[in-house]
Amino acid sequence: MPLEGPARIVSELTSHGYNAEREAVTRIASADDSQAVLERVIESLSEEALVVTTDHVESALEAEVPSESSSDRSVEASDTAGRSVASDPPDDPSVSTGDPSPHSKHGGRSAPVETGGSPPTADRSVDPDLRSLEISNDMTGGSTGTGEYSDFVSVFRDRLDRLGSKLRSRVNHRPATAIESMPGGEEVAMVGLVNDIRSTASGHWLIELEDATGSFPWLVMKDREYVDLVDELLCDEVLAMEGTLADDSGIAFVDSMQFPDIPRTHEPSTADRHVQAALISDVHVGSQEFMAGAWNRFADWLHTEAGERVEYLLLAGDMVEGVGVYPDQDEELDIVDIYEQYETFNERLKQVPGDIEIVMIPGNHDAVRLAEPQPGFDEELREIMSAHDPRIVSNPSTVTIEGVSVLMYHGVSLDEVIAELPEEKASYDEPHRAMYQLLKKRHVAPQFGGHTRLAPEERDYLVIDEVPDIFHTGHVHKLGFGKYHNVLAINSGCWQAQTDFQKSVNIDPDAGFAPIVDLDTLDVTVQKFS
Ligand code: D5M
Ligand code: FE
Ligand code: ZN
Repeated sequence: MPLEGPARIVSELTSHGYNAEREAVTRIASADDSQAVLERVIESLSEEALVVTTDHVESALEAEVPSESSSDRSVEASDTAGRSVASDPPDDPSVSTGDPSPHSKHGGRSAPVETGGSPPTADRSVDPDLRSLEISNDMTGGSTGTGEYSDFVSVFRDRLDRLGSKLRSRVNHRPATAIESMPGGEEVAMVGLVNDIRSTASGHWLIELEDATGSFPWLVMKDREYVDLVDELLCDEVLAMEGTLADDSGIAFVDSMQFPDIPRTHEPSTADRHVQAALISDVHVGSQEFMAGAWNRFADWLHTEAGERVEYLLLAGDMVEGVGVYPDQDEELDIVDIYEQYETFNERLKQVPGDIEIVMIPGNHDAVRLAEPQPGFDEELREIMSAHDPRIVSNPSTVTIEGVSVLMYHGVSLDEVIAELPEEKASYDEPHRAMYQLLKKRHVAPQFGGHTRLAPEERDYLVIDEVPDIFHTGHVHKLGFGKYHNVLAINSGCWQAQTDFQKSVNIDPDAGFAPIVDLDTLDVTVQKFS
């Protein structure tokens, strides 16, 4: 690159009416083919853009990256429910399995489309009047907790009441204190919160269950069939135990365990017409690893005929990378100001066709309280993200679209479930299996005190009261989906390439995928944009 390069770039940008960040100019100047990158940057700028930022340059550079080898492109999602998985080659964002004759209206990968607030809906023949969208269990503005000890008592009491009611009709239960005074040898049952799980010197398991009256120890013998379930148990989950009292009535031997669970007979609701929802999460705008090129291709694809059926976009948290979330995170930030991160995220949302309904919840990187439930963003951030008029609700929340209920939860507890349970029951490679555990426990974050921070509230908003048709999470940056008792569980990957931390702990993220759900059948196709 000749020395006069940066000056020439600045002058060319000025002649087009743009100012530029110094760093942006340096990046263009140091690209292999700086003229081509410069042209792409100019082409991709929206009319309102005044300043060329490093983000614009990143997008142009990403669009230039040669496509990966075909073996790298295979979709790693495990498809346990036997649905089709479409892998979109990066150089043709319009190809999809569902539509035999798709075509791109935006000229393919080289021209990321900035629709600048008035996206062209003319190329999508949709009828917004056919839509229905309802939110339930949004606790934004409804926080009652003051952080007092009594709030913790209320939240656990509410958990036990509501999850216990799903179990009390199934067993002939007694309060902990009443069990102590029953004669030895009697059959007993109890509904309670798991207070402690310990192995005994002889290899049996001692589980302490607690209810409103006190606690009682239950012994799972190592040779009983129920011993296989012990490794699934998490502290603070609610379950029922049935068994036989020891002679001195000081302990009971477990004969069976029951979880609140999803009834096997659950029949999901479906939409009356062929309409789709894209379920994504973990965009991480502001991170140096945010995959602008993949995002641009995704947004482009939504404008094509192949993406036309997508009328809903559900975002399960981590919109931005945030600031100070993890140690040394600042070294990997592209945008250091949190408000600027949301402003840039807002620009990203503008790329999405204007007719698409967007619903979003916060995650652990977002600028809301970390403790769950997390209320939806405050007024200032809503204002910043308002261009596309998204519905902003709490984490977790349930959104019902055209009759299909989707429980959205960011997923911080998945780290915990994966850490505590054996590999075959929950792993990063099959995140949907960890989600099955949450469905079985009917609680999105059963264990208190580890990764998962719980806000003390009068009500436990994390209980899964109603059976959802779809359970949507993110956070672990892995794509996986499958069905548990007819509930479709989807963990939706991310839009952030591997970070240094993830590299150090061998997390290999599934980045740049969009799982698309047919709301009339609950079938899933995965579109790949990376
Ligand atoms: O987290 C993405 C995934 O990576 C999730 O499984 C947690 C894990 N992660 C990422 N960074 C860290 C650090 N620094 N400590 C512990 N675990 C981490 P996300 O929160 O979306 O970045
Ligand atoms: Fe994330
Ligand atoms: Zn997260």
